[in-house]
Amino acid sequence: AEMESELHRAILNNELMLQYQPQFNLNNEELVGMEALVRWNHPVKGMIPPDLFIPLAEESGLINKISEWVCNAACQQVRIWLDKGFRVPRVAVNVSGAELMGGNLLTNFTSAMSTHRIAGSQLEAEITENFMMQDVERAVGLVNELRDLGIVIAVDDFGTGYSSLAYLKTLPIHRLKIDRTFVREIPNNVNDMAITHAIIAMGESLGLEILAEGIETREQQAFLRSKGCSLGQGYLFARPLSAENIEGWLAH
Ligand code: G
Ligand code: G
Ligand code: MN
Ligand code: NA
Repeated sequence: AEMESELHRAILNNELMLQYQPQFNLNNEELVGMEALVRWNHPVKGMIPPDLFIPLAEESGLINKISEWVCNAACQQVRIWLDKGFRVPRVAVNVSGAELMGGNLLTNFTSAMSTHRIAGSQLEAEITENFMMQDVERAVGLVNELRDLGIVIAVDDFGTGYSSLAYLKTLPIHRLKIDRTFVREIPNNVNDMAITHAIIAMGESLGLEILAEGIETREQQAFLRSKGCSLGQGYLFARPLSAENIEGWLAH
């Protein structure tokens, strides 16, 4: 409960911040996007990662305020970069399941887009498969509305949830993000290699883009590329960076 009231205060005091992790085309290493990742810059405890406060925020309902803040902050940052003359690739925002089911997801996007004059084509929504599965009908409706705004829809942490592969043909999604737990042990774990290969092949035949997360080595990049995975992110290329440090990437 103490953390809850502190988190409430943190939102009001603007202690949340976004970092951005670049995403690349694995074939030519061109920058194709960035994932916005929230952090809590606590005045005493320092930088608190999202796994330590997002679950709490979801339980307490504060997630709606945080999501609104994240959406607005991401659009505001895109506007700042555009005004500085950068060509800005798409920015991906993580959507909480709680928000998908009970929140004001659509309003968060539309109002941030209109406040900062950002087109939907500048944005991507990352949604975990567990939440898509909770209420598929509702998820289909929401995903369609986001799509109508021009926002790209990615399934985050793909392969780790309770996935029914049936939803892949029901949900109007663009992209699968292969969870980093499948990438971590490449090339030492033949099962993980078989799974990633299968996800890539399936995604490809369904006309979906595939992005592999958590790429840390050249070998992992080469393997994924050789199987036809065209997009990736991970420490090999870049860690999550402050908006200021991202400008170096935007400049070249
Ligand atoms: O950045 P890091 O690797 O610590 O992120 C850990 C987890 O927190 C990831 O699973 C990510 O999806 C989640 N996360 C990061 N930023 C946000 C955000 O803005 N909103 C929500 N709902 N989850 C986030
Ligand atoms: O679940 P989600 O994909 O949103 O999580 C993103 C998280 O993954 C971020 O917290 C980010 O810091 C972390 N991450 C990004 N790249 C790598 C990587 O190459 N290795 C590891 N171990 N974590 C990574
Ligand atoms: Mn994500
Ligand atoms: Na993930």
